[in-house]
Amino acid sequence: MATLDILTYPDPRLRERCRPVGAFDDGLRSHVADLIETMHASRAIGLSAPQVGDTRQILVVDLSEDQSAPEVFINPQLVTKLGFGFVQESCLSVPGVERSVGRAMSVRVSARDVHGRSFERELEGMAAVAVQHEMDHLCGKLFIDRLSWLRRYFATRSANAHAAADHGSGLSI
Ligand code: GNR
Ligand code: NI
Repeated sequence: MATLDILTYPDPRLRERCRPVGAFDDGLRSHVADLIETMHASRAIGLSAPQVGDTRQILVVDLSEDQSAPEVFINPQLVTKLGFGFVQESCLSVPGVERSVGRAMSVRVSARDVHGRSFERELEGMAAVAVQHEMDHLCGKLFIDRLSWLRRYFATRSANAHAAADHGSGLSI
């Protein structure tokens, strides 16, 4: 197992649309184990494959207090969403930015597990928010894209300032 490097804004690879996983083999399972290890090492509640440079439709979440309940969703599809609320979000790929985002508060998702078996799962509250945040990553979307235009303008400015300041994005002059 290994912890993987996380791509950060404005890396163009975070804007790509991911393709479905085709082969449910040992290579996939080892990569999923690395994703889970990277999520836990980062103290995150979720992580998607594109954040580590893999443009396949894979996401992991773990809403437990003690990192004991990782869940894997491969080729996920939103079946239904219900309710609406605002929750404070942050993203490992947009460091230094935290904003309130409007999302469905209950979702039903169909997906495959690491063996290719399909399943459906109903998620509520923070788990629903995390899965929607990760599914956005699979479409090249970041949480700052979901803000109203004025709030997005300031969030983007913060993200750019943070990227230019220290993280070697190549933007600093
Ligand atoms: O660790 C994370 N916390 C978080 C908080 C609120 C809403 C979504 C998230 S996901 C984020 C990790 C991450 O960037 N996943 O893509
Ligand atoms: Ni994120």
